[in-house]
Amino acid sequence: VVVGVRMWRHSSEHMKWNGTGSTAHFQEIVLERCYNYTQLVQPELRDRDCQKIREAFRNAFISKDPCSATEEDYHPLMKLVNPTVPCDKTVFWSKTKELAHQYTKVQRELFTLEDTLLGYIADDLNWCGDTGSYEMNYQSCPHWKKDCSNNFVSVFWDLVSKRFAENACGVVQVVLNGSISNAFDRKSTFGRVEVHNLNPMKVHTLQAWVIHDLGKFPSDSCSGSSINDLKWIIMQRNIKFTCQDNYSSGKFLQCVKKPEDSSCR
Ligand code: NGD
Repeated sequence: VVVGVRMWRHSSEHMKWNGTGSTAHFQEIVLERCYNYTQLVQPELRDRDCQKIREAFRNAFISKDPCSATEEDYHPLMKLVNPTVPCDKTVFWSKTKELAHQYTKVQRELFTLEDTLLGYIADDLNWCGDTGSYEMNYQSCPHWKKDCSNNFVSVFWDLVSKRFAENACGVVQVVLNGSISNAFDRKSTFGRVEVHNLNPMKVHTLQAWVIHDLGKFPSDSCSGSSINDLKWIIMQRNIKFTCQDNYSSGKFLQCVKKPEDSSCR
């Protein structure tokens, strides 16, 4: 009986959250991505200490309640890596992750958050620990809707997104999805965090590109009400707003992937 109870307690403790568990080999991936970025992708950062970065990342959440994350937990990590994107080179995105990344891959001098060191290291990874344990939880992590919003992954993205926006200057761009009903969503990270952390003393224009999926009926556009919301928020912040439907580079990228589409001829 005792053994049975212990086994039950054991497995229920591991599956206590509704979200996916930590990514297998998290530590190794963080270290490998850090070296790849600092030695090959952006060699100006070659003197960054990747072991220290890995350790600061781990220390931010290990042995802590995975639903009580704060910005302060990440301060030691943030101190090791400050964002450095040249003026006019920042690209935000919302519901257009793949397209935005294809775009900055072709236009090498442009940067999404995931083209900066911390975004590059953490993209698509999951992580959480547990109170009273030095291990990561690979079974489950808090789901941001079903369990708690102040989990370590959400707090991390809100924080790095905020810093990314605060540091932007000149003309900044955002790639939005015109194939969904609200291309601009106030509740997205872009609408909730990034838009409000642009510094009007440094950023003079926000340029929005509303991209429609090929073959899909456009659901939103520059003249739609969600983009109008964005325009008002931006103009009230004393930043100039421009918008273009079906931006040609995005169009070009879509056609590279699907050249047989009639709209590509
Ligand atoms: O509140 C959340 C949340 N909202 C969205 N997502 C969230 N994850 C949480 N843990 N908590 C997830 O973020 C969602 O499932 C997607 O995988 C991803 C992006 O969401 P999307 O497409 O709605 O776009 P957002 O506007 O929320 O965020 C994109 C902008 C972009 O300019 C980046 O600079 O915000 C930055 N970012 C935020 C969150 C995550 C990037 C990422 C990323 N690389 O995963």
